[in-house]
Amino acid sequence: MTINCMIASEPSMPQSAAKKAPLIFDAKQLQHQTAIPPQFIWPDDEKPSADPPELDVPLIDLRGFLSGDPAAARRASDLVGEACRKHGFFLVVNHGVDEALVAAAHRKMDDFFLQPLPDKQRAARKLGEHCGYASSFTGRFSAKLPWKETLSFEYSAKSGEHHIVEDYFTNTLGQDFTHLGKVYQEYCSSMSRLSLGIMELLGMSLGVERCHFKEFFEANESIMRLNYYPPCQRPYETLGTGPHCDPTSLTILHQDSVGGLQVHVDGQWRSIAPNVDAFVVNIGDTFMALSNGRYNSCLHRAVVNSTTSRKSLAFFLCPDKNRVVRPPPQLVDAAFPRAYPDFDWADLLEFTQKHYRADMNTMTSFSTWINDRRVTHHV
Ligand SMILES: O=C(O)CCC(=O)C(=O)O
Repeated sequence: MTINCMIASEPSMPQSAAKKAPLIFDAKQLQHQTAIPPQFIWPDDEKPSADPPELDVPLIDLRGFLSGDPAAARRASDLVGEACRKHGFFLVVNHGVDEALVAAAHRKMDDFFLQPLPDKQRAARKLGEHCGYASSFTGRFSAKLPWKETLSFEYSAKSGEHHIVEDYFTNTLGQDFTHLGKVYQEYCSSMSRLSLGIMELLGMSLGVERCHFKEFFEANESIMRLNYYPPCQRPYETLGTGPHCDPTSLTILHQDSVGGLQVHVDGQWRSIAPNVDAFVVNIGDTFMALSNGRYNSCLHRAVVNSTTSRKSLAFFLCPDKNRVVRPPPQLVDAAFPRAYPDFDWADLLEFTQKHYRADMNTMTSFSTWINDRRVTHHV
């Protein structure tokens, strides 16, 4: 999950500071241009290389776990734990999510993204907000822009909020989009269910009560993002999504068959090959804090290509905004003293929206920020 915001240490970044009219990222036009605007050209040391080696990620079969087989649950949680100690990425198959729903969620992206730009802009994301349509981040930054369009919206598993996604589509885009809203409402509910299962496996793998994290996320207030990457005639000069760690808790990503996701492991970028039967799962910074730093979130990015547009569906599991994020006592000891202060997700969300661009040091910077704020406000 990339979060776009202002960074004090990068003066060239805020578009307003550059005092130029914001660049328009109109995918229909830009995908054919052989010279791409300089704002999309990344520094040499961040440019993608052709064909990086594939990352060896475990393919975890959830069938036995989901049918209640304790030995299968133990095997799956061992694999999850191993992956999370190495890099935090794994794939799940036989995950119980209806494949027709996943296919519809991909197909329906076209209904939104293939519209003319002004129609998409009806859902335009406002400065400092995390939901809405973003055509790259042209209104905010003047450099290192991602070659993509996104539509992000909130999901809530709280009682009484069963139509939050559907209502978002209807209220923002009109009745013609109610059907899209229904598809993504159902998709998010499936992702929430799958996340809670994975939380059981994570709990087992960390040696805490199996239900601990599942219960923590039962009333999750999560974020869904549709990523649409148009082709680019200079794919080795830009990035679809810049390098970042997800500040959220758990990400469940479905990439189409085009490929483009890369993970930074042992100082090297590695690709995660597409597998339409699988979801790519990774832990984010908030889960890193819940595990008291025993599991790490990992830097990742997405590349683009010159011929085919690429789509991915990213569900970012987040806690109830006001729930205190604190590791269970079993994960705090002399070898692992508290790694981060208590916080709630609303504060980390605000930090990553308004004060800091998510990277691999988000939690360290956030800890300093929240501690300073507490001193200033005497809380
Ligand atoms: O599209 C992808 O493969 C990665 C997307 C991603 O990292 C994000 O949306 O934060």
